[in-house]
Amino acid sequence: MYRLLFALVVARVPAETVHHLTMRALRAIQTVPGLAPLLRRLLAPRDPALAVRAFGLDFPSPLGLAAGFDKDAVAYEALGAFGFGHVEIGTVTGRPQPGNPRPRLFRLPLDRAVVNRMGFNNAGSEAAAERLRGRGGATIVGVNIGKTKAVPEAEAVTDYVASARRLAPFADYLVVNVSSPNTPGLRNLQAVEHLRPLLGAVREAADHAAGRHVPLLVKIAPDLADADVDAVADLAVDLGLDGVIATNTTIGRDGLRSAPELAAETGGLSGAPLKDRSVEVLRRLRARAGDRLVLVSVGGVETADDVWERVRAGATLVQGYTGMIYGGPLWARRVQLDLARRLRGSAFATIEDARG
Ligand code: FMN
Repeated sequence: MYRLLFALVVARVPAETVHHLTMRALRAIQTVPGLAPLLRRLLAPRDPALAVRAFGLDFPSPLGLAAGFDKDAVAYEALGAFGFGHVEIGTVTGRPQPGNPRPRLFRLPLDRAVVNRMGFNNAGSEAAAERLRGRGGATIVGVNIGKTKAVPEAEAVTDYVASARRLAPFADYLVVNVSSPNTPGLRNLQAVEHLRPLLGAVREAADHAAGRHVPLLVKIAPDLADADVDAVADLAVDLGLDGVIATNTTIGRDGLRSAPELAAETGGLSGAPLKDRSVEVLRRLRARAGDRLVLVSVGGVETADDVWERVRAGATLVQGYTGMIYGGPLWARRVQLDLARRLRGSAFATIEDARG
């Protein structure tokens, strides 16, 4: 049904317009008292066999919404009600910024993919902190932070630390995003000599501001060379980080079927074409770090089989974004119900038992 609606209506409207309309609807749901909890009761699967415990938190299921959808933390309770086990808000930057000029979001339906060069459009970490302050809903909220474009690379740590200080008190977990292709120079921060001081400073600021240990993860790009993936894993273990999120979007364009002018749009590619590399990076991280890190796998997840593959390859949590663009509002619910069925047909009693 959503496929038909997508072909007839959604695909004819610019992608960013659809996004804004969706956000408006979700925001409206969230502002009506009692509506999000009601929807949650109706829509969010509650199968105890899917429950996952990670960095001290109890997730109702492994599948969450990846960063970039709810950039300003305006609709996470509504999104949780639609079946996501957690919602990662952001990327939030130290200062508000408009992002890149439009158009900056392109659908590649032939490839079940998207190219975006949004450029961290967001209202800044002060505004996000104001929204998250005193939140009391049921959704687990991760907070993803990145660098303000106007801040020079040499001052990146100060910018991240300012956001960490403001947001850590309201975050269930915090993510340092050093992997978006749409902020010039950002991905250079993945080099261990930059990453070590950055993560150290963010962790200190976050824990101090929150008065507790705030789980800290780093999100990496699929375009890192294998040796650099290993180096990040080693660093994360060495620093006692809680986990790694792999992966962000790719600057690669291999194997696309879409029209060359679409495929050539500058930005990060997400969706089905990212699947293989995302799984490869996950396997590499698992081989390197064993169970010393919580691994969150993201990139090209479309079905319960994809989630299952990631869990069997060692992921504790799995995230999706582009899958929902093509799958529609009930995508997360459907995937989780299929996943529960898949689990029941397996040799494992719970999804945690199935983790490879
Ligand atoms: N990742 C971030 O860490 N921060 C962002 O702000 C962010 N914005 C995104 C905006 C769009 C439109 C899309 C499609 C992705 C964005 N991402 C961002 C990347 C996703 O979180 C995810 O890592 C990537 O899309 C791969 O997952 P997918 O194939 O399920 O979409």
